[in-house]
Amino acid sequence: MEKTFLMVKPDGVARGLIGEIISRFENKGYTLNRLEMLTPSVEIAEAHYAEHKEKPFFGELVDFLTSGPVVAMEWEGENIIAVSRMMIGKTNPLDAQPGTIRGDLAATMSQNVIHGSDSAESAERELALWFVSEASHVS
Ligand code: RTP
Ligand code: MG
Repeated sequence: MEKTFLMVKPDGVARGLIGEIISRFENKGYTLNRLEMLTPSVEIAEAHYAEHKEKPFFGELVDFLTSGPVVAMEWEGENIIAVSRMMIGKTNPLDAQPGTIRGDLAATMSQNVIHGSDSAESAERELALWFVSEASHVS
């Protein structure tokens, strides 16, 4: 069964959307394996978004992710990586369809409520980054 990393971003936590977001994946039939609420360090935020290091918005992205608590989660289910990305919706609010999390709940490109891994490689890398001692947890 496939695993992915999903994270309620600081705006989603501040707006009280944790339950709404978790419900969407629970209702879909996916399994929540791990969950941790934390305020990310600059180090983990930079590592998480390493692929965007050279982008002009990288500084703002890291500042935003470290601005308050997030909910880091490991979810499991059939084809969850691709399906969760569909459920999340497009990055640009002009493209995020109604019915998706961002289409329904987010209005800007920078504060878009949720992160989801975009490939099997990203999922493995991000789960290892955010849940350091994999072996010590029960899943
Ligand atoms: P995420 O990684 O957070 O799940 O978002 P994503 O895959 O939909 O988008 P990605 O391309 O990975 O970009 C990461 C975050 O950077 C911000 N962004 N700003 N100003 C811009 O052109 C721009 N492009 C991306 C967004 O907040 C996006 O979620
Ligand atoms: Mg991304």
